[in-house]
Amino acid sequence: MPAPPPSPPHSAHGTEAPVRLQPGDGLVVVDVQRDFLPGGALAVPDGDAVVPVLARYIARFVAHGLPIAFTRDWHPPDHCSFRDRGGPWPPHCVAGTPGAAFAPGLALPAGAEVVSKATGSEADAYSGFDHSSLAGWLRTRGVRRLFVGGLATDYCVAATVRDARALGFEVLVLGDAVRAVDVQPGDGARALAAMQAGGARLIALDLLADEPA
Ligand code: VGL
Ligand code: ZN
Repeated sequence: MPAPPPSPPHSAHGTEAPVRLQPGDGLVVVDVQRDFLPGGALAVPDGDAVVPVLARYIARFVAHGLPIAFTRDWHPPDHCSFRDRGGPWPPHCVAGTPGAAFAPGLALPAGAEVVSKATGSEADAYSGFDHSSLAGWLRTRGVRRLFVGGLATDYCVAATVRDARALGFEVLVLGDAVRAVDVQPGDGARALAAMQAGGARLIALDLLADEPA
């Protein structure tokens, strides 16, 4: 009798194949900005918890020489998504203000790309690909498989993942480095389920094959 194949390692998400970073991989960190952290203008509950986890993903991508992009919500003061203009949100991430800055503790490595979005008054953009240079930047660097984490699961992460799939990228969502607004309870969980239904895979740090213990 042949020996049974070795079983894959166990993780927080069950028994899954390890993920080995390789050429063609890229990381997109979505909207990890002060206004989306606890105490910010549009705080995502537990949003600051993504920062140290993302730091570890970023370190792995840097070690492999793989491209990393950071999106940021970058609104004018009279943005149409703000309540005083009939939109759903309090004013947040106004370009150049402290609330629009990247989270303290989120270090952008050399060579990282910053992608500003929703910069005009009259349109919102949840996806990092919406009217941006992101897809071209990634393709120029040979990215085919995109790792996506950040804020918020049920808005900008969801939209970025949806567009990435539509653009033909393989997508891995960093389940331990996303948090949801949850305007309605369960919004974040439903968004993750929709991403998976759309072909994205949910992973966690312990699945990275060469992540040091
Ligand atoms: C976002 C609400 C409004 C996000 C941006 O980054 O998820 N959410 N603007
Ligand atoms: Zn916004």
